[in-house]
Amino acid sequence: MPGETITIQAGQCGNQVGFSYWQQLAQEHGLSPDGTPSAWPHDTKYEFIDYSRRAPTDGPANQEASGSSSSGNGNGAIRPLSSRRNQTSYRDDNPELFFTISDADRYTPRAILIDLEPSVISKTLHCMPMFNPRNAHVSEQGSGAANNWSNGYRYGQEHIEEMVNLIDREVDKCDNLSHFQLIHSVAGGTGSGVGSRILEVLQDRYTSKKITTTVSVFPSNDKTSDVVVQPYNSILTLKRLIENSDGTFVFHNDALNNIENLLHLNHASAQSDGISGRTSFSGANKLIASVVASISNPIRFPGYMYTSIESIMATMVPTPELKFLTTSIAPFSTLATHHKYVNEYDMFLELSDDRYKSVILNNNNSTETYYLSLMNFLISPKHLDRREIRKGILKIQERTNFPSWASRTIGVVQGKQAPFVTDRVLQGIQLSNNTAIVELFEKILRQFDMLAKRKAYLNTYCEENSVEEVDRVAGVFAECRETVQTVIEEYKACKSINYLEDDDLDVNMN
Ligand SMILES: Nc1nc2c(ncn2[C@@H]2O[C@H](COP(=O)(O)OP(=O)(O)OP(=O)(O)O)[C@@H](O)[C@H]2O)c(=O)[nH]1
Ligand SMILES: [Mg+2]
Repeated sequence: MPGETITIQAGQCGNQVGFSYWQQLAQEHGLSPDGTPSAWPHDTKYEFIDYSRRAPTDGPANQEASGSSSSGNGNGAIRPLSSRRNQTSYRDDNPELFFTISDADRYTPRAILIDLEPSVISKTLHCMPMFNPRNAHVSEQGSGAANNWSNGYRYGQEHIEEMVNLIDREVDKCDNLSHFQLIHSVAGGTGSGVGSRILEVLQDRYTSKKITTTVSVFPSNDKTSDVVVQPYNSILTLKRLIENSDGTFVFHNDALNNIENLLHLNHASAQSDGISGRTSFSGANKLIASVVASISNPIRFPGYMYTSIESIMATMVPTPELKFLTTSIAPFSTLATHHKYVNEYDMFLELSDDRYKSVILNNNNSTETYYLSLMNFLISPKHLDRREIRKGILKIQERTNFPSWASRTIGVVQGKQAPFVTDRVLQGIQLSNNTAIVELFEKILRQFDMLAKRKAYLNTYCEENSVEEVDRVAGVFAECRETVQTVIEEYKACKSINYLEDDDLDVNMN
């Protein structure tokens, strides 16, 4: 049975992205900002089939098309009315995996909001009173972590009990918790530093059977001069992601800006964003929100495949080291006017277009990109055209490099469009695990090296003013660098035919 997801959003970026994300989830489940549900639109064309009563093999089109080795199970999509508390009307979705539902039928996000400065969280609670204010942790000083990972980490360490209490309280409200999701930026102080400490705690305290994923925003390279130490913060955070996350969805602000520029989304999205206002992030945050919400579509609107985060991650992450996932959005599908031009096949081609990826691929075309896994989510209110999907799969397989040890399978999730969303006909995202992530990590290492070789600003990470302390911090940084380098090497090595016949592995197994 699919379990609940608890979301932890930390820092300005985490909370702003989180705000867009919850806005989208609320819209899809027909919830008003204060958490009151709308009546389920029964007259909608939305079709729901109880696949739990069918053998997996009689499912609709995509099964043979996707042929995944680790498809989702066919768990009951319809549950008895009695299992839903005090609901006045029957619903076909699964909002309770992401929201708690009160006896008065009010929905509250299973979310914990953390920031060291209060403004974003205050606005969130004001604009969306559905959030539980008791789940907000704001520093009493309210001054932020000054773009310094160590300040954030230290604060996280000092206040870890309060944060664990918030998490425990949410965990206690779950019947079958399966997933923690951290939303944050890797480059500031709070989302990166407090986020790192939280990842460690999640790993220590709630390890068994729970999956931890992160939605991690990487800084724009063009703007690194704004905050010189971003490469330090990124490396320190990356080490915790490598050691404590089961899967990281990577969003690079430069790539998001490129997509936005292509679409001129800025203009459209800046109009009604209650929190980011007319900042340059509002369009980017909507893109992230749309992608992350789409990934959980088959969990929230269940069918017969990929109905749990476990099944999605099992397909996407072949080994614990190779877990940095790129996403892609078929952006034109978000514009109602373009629908008539887009069918399933066109959508597949758009999703494979490097320009629409959340990480910039093959910037210098110096290396070939290999795909370790690839999955397309198509979300529509109607049945999809199997022939067009099949044509799309063949085309993508023809164009894509897979390492010889990896499956050439292209997973296809036929998601169901929420009946409350009426302005879209076909929406698509792609999830992939590919080797181009190395370029992003190498770039961060190069920027890190430029700072580290001169020990620039190292003193701002020190706990005291002494040569020994500077050397200690330099040592810690070098260790983090090495950890990141290991992942780079792993992504390079996995292109090889012999990747799975690793010598060290053989030695350990003997
Ligand atoms: N996509 C996106 N990026 C953001 C947003 N807000 C900040 N960033 C990026 O995140 C990085 C800075 O992280 P913040 O989240 O502002 O920092 P913080 O976690 O609040 O930490 P401190 O303010 O230092 O305590 C920079 O690279 C910003 O460009 C946002 O709403 N969306
Ligand atoms: Mg901040």
